[in-house]
Amino acid sequence: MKTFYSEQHRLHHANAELNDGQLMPCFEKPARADMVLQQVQTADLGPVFEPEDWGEAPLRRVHAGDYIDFLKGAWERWQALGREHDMLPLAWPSRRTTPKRPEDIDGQLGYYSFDAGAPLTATTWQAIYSGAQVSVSAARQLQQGDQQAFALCRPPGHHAGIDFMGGYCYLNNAAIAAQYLLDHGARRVAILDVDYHHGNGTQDIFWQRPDVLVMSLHADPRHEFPFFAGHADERGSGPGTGYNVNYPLPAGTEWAQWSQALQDALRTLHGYGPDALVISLGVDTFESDPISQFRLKHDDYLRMGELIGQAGMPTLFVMEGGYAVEEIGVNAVNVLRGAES
Ligand code: SP5
Ligand code: ZN
Repeated sequence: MKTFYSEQHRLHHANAELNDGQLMPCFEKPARADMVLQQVQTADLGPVFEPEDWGEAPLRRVHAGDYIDFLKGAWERWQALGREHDMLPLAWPSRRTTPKRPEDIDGQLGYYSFDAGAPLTATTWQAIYSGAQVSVSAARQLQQGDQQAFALCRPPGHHAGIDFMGGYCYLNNAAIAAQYLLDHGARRVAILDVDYHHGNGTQDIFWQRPDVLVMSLHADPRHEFPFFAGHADERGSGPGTGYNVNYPLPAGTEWAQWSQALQDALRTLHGYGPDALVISLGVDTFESDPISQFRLKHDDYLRMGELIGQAGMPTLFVMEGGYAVEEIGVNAVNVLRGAES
């Protein structure tokens, strides 16, 4: 299968995130994508392509215009205040506050985010813009008739909603790809999110829509980030009711239990009958992931890929999380190899 990748991911390399009460070096760092690319090459998965530039239009199909404008212009406003370090939010609206957008840059940082896990640097916009182009370029390949494609996006995207960033995510690459496919011939698209964390951004974007089935297998939000979304009773609303399916799973989940949920999701997928499938491919379910509590092993990712491949649908894999940097490439490429077999 073809891989799409841009070196520009390197332009997002933030200094610190808040973890266990301390500012620590970011888990989400450039070496992650380097390791995946290296393994794509070592495993001979197929050719690697630079993305084409599709402009901002595909991004604006899923994200609010004011949010995109904010991401684009934030650094310049920050710098004008004499600030040179990475941007992080410090205040968020609480329950019963009316979310009116503040004018102040610190106020807007809180307005457009749900955590302090998505720092903006001087060159974050260029990196996330190129990541979205990677995703659209890979989606285009599917639309042109390829059965499978891999968007090696970095930073990840599934925590980014219509108008918010968080959890290392800014632009929802998987949602942008799904919308691109709908805009170019697909009648229905399914997104299956296998990242350890609930894809709260993807859920937000398609919450009221029946044309995208969103399914997510993840750690139970009662005990795990993003904490405020991902419960089994969240099923969508209005015309989207029933088209959001969550599988919260307990800490310590191994392949036996995880794969049961996957099989259930695949049955729901067949009932839906989409024209394409987008996989939000996080491999932070790995047993030695530094921030996660599931226990999948190297070979389980091959099985995961096989089961996804057996669905027999045009499938786009979009890279999401995975923080065991030495192992991320092997695990991600195992899924892709399994799917091709
Ligand atoms: C895309 C993605 O996988 N985003 C994940 C964001 C998770 N952010 C919160 C991490 C908190 C980790 N705390 C671990 C405590 C271990 N001592
Ligand atoms: Zn994750």
